[in-house]
Amino acid sequence: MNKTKQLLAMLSLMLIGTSVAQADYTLNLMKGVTRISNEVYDMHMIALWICVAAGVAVFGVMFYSIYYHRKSMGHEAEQFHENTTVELIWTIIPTIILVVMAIPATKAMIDMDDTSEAELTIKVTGWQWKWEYDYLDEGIHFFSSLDEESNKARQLNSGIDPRTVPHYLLNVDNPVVIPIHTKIRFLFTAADVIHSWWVPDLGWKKDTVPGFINESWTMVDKAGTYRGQCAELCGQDHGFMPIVLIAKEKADYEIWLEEQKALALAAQNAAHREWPKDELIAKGEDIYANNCASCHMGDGAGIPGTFPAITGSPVVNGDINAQVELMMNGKGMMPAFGGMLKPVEFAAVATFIRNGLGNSVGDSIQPAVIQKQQSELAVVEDDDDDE
Ligand SMILES: [Cu+2]
Repeated sequence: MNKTKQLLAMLSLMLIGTSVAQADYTLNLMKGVTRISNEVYDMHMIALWICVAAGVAVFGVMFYSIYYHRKSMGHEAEQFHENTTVELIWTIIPTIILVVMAIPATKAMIDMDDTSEAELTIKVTGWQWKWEYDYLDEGIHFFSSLDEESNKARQLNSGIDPRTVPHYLLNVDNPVVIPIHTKIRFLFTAADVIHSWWVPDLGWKKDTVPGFINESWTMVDKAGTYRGQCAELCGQDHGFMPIVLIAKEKADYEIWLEEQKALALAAQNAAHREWPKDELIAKGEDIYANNCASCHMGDGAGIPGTFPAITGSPVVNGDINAQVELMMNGKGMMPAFGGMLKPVEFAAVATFIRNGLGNSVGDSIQPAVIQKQQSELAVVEDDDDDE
């Protein structure tokens, strides 16, 4: 192939590439769906056009001078140093531009910070690697993790083409739901490492820092599903804790709220009954896949040197109470699952790993026992807060 043909082939590939890319992405910042996000967009456009005008003016003068005053046309370079007029001009003009830009920016920043008169408060806690949502006034509380399909497709050798998974890595099991036309205050904190809660359509993102509470607010005017992700860069799995925010009409939100309350009640009742071992094992398999498999691997083999194997593990094959205690409180990189899983889920996965993944201890633990331990754990944490 000669050089021209190669070049043409390359150009056509680039053209195909850009048209595909443009189907999914836009070049500019998104406008979003809130007043704040629109203000942010407008400021971004003002700054962009000021930059364009300054760029055109500066480079215009430069190229004009270089071309028309070049040496071959008989020009000679001026040799002057320091010129007060020029220096004043290039100080005053940028100062005016900065002040003009700072006024709307400061107004927007103050507006973004004003969480007063919120009608609903949602506490967001970042965990490795999921989000926890607490509707403080409603008593609703749940975890939101990467959806199962994405989670399977992301595993090495899963055999699943991620391109066939809808909203790959941008989908969750339990989305956070809010009513539209309502001022919502978000409180942010983290249980382990720093995370960053980011839904681009809202126009801001907020770090979630262990031991600190950050806050922000939003009011969405258009019902819809808005997707985002943890925007914290350091750490291995922040890319696998997406955010799905569903804004609903107020009436639909009320229905969702009642459903959540009913689900919470059902979960509580489920913990009180006696669960047969087989039922626990069957349920535990899913819980394992969603919560444990990313480190301990789907088959329980672990990653030698990093994450211990479940298969043949002395902890899993030893005293069940010691295993439960370790799962409850976490250890090293393993998070404390005591506050993360519901009693039935906890008992199911604890029983599953003792009787599956190559282990066959034969015993089980009841959700009611776990529930008792979890409530004791909560009491201890409250005491800590009082000190
Ligand atoms: Cu994160």
